[in-house]
Amino acid sequence: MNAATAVTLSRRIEDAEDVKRLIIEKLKYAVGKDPEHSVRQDWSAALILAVRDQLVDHWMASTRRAYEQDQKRVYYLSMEFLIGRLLKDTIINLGLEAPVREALTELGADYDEILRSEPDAALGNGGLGRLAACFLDSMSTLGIPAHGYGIRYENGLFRQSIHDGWQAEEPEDWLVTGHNWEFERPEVIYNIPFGGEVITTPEGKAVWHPAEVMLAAAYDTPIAGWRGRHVNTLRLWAGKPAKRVDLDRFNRGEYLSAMEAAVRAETVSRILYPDDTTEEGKNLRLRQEFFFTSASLQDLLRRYLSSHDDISKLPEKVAIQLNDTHPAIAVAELMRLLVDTHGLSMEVAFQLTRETLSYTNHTLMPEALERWSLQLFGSVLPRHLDIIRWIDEQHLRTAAAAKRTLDLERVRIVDHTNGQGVRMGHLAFVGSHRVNGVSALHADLMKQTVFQDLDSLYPSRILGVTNGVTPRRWLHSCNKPLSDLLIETIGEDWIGDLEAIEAVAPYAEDAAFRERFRAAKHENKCRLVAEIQSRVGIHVSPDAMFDVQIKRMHEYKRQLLNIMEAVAQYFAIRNDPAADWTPRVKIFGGKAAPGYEMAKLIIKLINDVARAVNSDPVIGDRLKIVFLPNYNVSTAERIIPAADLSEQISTAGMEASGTGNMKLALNGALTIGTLDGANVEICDRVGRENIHIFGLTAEDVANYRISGYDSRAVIDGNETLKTVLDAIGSGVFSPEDPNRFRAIVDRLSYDDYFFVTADFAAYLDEQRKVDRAFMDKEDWTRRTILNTARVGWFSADRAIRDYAREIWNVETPSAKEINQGGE
Ligand code: H53
Repeated sequence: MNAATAVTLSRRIEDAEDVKRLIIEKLKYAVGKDPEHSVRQDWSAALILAVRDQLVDHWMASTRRAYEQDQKRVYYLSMEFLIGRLLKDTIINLGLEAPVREALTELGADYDEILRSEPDAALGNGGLGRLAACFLDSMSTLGIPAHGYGIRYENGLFRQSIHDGWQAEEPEDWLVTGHNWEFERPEVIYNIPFGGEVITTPEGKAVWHPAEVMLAAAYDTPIAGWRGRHVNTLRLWAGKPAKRVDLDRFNRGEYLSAMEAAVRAETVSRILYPDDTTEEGKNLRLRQEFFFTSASLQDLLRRYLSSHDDISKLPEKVAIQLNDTHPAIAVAELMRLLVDTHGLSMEVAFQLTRETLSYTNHTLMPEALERWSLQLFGSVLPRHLDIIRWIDEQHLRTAAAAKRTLDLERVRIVDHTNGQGVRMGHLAFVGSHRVNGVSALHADLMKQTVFQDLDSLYPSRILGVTNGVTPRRWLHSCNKPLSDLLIETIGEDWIGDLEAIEAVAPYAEDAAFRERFRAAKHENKCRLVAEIQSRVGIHVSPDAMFDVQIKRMHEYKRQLLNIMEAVAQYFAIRNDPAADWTPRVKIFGGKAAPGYEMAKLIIKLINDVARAVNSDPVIGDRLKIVFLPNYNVSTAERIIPAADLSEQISTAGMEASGTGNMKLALNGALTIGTLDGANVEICDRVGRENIHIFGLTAEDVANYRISGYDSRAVIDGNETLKTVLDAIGSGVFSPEDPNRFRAIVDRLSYDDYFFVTADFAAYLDEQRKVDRAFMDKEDWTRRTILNTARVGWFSADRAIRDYAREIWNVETPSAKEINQGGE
């Protein structure tokens, strides 16, 4: 072993010649292809393998350093990691873009085409999953020894296509062409038990006899940070059967049933977010959550014990972050492992668990806080139900001792009312030493609403850590024209220290710089114009305002409000085509959950309105509407740099933070938005005069929820709103099926839960201000530059520093040290 490590192996890339040599070597000896006969996929595989080699030495050095210096480790448990493509970012992080481009050109391959052929790893739905991916980048950049732990879904988020305006879903098969970044670890395998019963021995020890045991197998992807000095691991678990084939059954000719256990085990990591509206779906979801949480905890305990004897020091060396309630079962599972496997008492185990775990909450919507029926929970995880009951007893004692007037039923983890269930948000809260919201407003609302009672019992446990985004992917890599301009103007410190981007603020007053800033935006817009033309066949002008709403389709995000404004504008233009209209292209992108009928109907409405508007010769370039199908990380990377206006128009109090809002502002789009989530903080930083805020506040919404809100009266009192809804409801946009959108209009008229009608007038007013502002090119550009300059605080590096300091108790280097480099 020692002799082997002493051998010097160098695969370092210094120049294009090295890249060429390595790529050819990979093509021949790893892919097994003669370069003469290689197709794009082969080149892509060879390039990824060559780049991956560049990470390995740093990866191993990072691991060695963590062991040698006995550093505290951070484990980020998340059901979702929306990492997207890795090749371009890794090449840029390593500073290899120039030699790689040159080498490929000399080899006769097209660099950009190869980048585009990498599948977009869609192991997540939206913000929460993308946040996890940004955090991986930042933890590596800051040199924090960390692991991301999740599920290696065979099929990520479905692929969306649009047929006749309707969303259709097809399975996403990102693994079909092979995931060349990962290393399979056949030796890293854990047993994952399910079901069965718990028997108490005569000595009073609880012993779990599971009905079934499957395996979790590890796959590792190295994640490099800025300049590639530190490399962390994303470890994803795949479900495997303990026994692949039941030979007896097979020999009896029962071929299908012989594979039953294999199918059952593999189903656990088959698909991201199965439909959980059925009992079967719920069962699978709970099994998925337990599967990856248990494997991760077993793995990190093994790692800890390989270099420490004393398990009671666990919180000094390990911090575990639970990304939302999905891994909340970690509270009970860590206790189980500490008690049943490592022999600790329940009391000690609970203390260690709480000191080690912390929980991030990403939503206040009660329906999104998971809750399992006791029946289901007890049948899948009987031992955990016992442990949770024990925790609940301790917790109730704390509550009773608090001598406050608390409704004890409401604070219990095990809910004995409403059909009985386990409240996973409560479990995560009670089992963690810190609980964070993802923006300042969200953390405040957590204290005032869903966690009010728990906050009073455990004061100072809740804190806010406002989200952030990685500037590497979301500016430097996705927006080359702007990144080049910034580097030329203020240097490149901002890439590793985004707050340094503030240095560009004074250039807002410089007319020549404004001209160049506009030129960069124009270049990005032209690229998007070509994409829109080729993908959906709509011609749009790059001189129009690009008004962008890209996010999951959900009623609270109010894509409906946006399209209703488009309808109002359409009618206004038709009435007076000769007026001085500000040309706009409204761009939508987003997927609706397959079972969410209303969100799917809103997609259809957008497309039906688009059909009418785009084909109306009276309208021309004054208004165009585009729905770009299959919105994903890569599409976002092309839309965001081209945006002029960022739509962040959720019902106030409902968007926990938002991160698209940060990416768009960073890339020089102005925001039109409500005072919701991180919009509030964006407003504080960019200045009220550089953002377009409208509508009800979270407080207004809360008051209306108490006093009642009469949308009918609002509709009757607003002629424009009435005309828009009448048109939508009577089939103006769906003559072939006039009642198609009746349900939308009825919802707004009788049960406008998301206050679309309440904010309609204010939204329209603000949009007209935006129109006027856009016509003043110089002032608009000045304000967009100030947006870019002033949102540096929304870096994921800053967010991770906050976690490190306030939650994990881990040290991080200063921004200066990051930029100066060194190991
Ligand atoms: O998490 C983002 C927030 C965003 C919030 C989102 C989110 C999901 O993507 C999925 C589930 C969930 O409970 C919350 O909606 O506001 O920015 C990251 O914190």
